Amino acid sequence: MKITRVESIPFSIPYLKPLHFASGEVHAAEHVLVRVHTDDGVIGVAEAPPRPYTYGETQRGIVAVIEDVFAEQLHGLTLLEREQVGARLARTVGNPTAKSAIDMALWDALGKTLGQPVSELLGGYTDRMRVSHMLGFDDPAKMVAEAQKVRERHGISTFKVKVGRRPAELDIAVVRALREHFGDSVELYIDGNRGWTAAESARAMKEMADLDLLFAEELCPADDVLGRRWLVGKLDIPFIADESVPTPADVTREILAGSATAINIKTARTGFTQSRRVHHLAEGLGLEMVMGNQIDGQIGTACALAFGAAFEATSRYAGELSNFLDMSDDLLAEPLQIRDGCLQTSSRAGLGIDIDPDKLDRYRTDK
Ligand code: MUC
Ligand code: MG
Repeated sequence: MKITRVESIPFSIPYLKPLHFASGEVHAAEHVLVRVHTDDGVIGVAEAPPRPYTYGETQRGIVAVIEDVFAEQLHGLTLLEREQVGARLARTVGNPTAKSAIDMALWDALGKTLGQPVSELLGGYTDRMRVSHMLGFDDPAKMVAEAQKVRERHGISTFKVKVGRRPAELDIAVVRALREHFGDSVELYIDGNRGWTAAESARAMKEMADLDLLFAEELCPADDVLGRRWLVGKLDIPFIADESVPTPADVTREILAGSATAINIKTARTGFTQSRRVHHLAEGLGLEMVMGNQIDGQIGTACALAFGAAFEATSRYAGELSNFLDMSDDLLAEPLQIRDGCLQTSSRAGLGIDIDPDKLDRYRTDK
């Protein structure tokens, strides 16, 4: 069970259509495949999707920090010493996505070594998650058409609508068009990626009061401390903290400050080990949780699915597990299939996924 090698392989897979949101846009999945090898010949895998405009990590930076800093710290530890791994990686304050991919690859290797699925090792609550689809910026007719297509093809009936544009009427028109088109047959919630001020958010929420929103997420920056507290205090639906809570300590700060009332858990930025801490903390505080998506490919989605299905609170709401549908291809030998609006966990050991070597050869950018 000893870790002998950690690989970080950059790859690039184009998107079928770009995803635009208030803090950035994505045209290609320029991610990093992380592989952890053990002395038993086991290989654990995970994926790191950098989001430079949010956490400051880049594809080159993730490869470099793993090769130059983290790999050496792990050498010789066993797969059971994950708290030791975490403590060593935690000396570096930043780089959440690089650390998380290492953590999840370790769990995959552990599951493979023990012959058990990771989701069951983590908690084993259920074998499926309902899926929520994220709709990037466009005009109302195109966003309704996209939602309709995703609903017909995959049975998805929960949509997270990206908002945060100016004027806010652009986004309000989209949410209204979706509600008018689908009636009460879909769940809708919104995510501003810090695009509005607290006052703009409050005005927009007032105009959308009749649209039966499930949640509002990160509409304005958490650093607008008093403004955000004022906004959250006015709302009668949960306000989700996402990029403002990349660590358990941030969850504590933001919740105690009244800056959020629910939590988005992203395995891409807290791995399995830290996500478990966030889950336990949120559970203890009595908060709603949603499994989020850092615009992961299918490897990252398999990770979010494994974690979300492991606990009651993380599988209660639809998880954001469908961004990979926007990609032109992926690295998995067996693509994930969303059926009847759900994704099913694998019953195989580890994460239950295999990398297709030909696809990796085609999309890796380090050769
Ligand atoms: C989200 O929930 O904000 C956009 C940027 C990112 O890191 O995640 C996505 C979705
Ligand atoms: Mg978000």
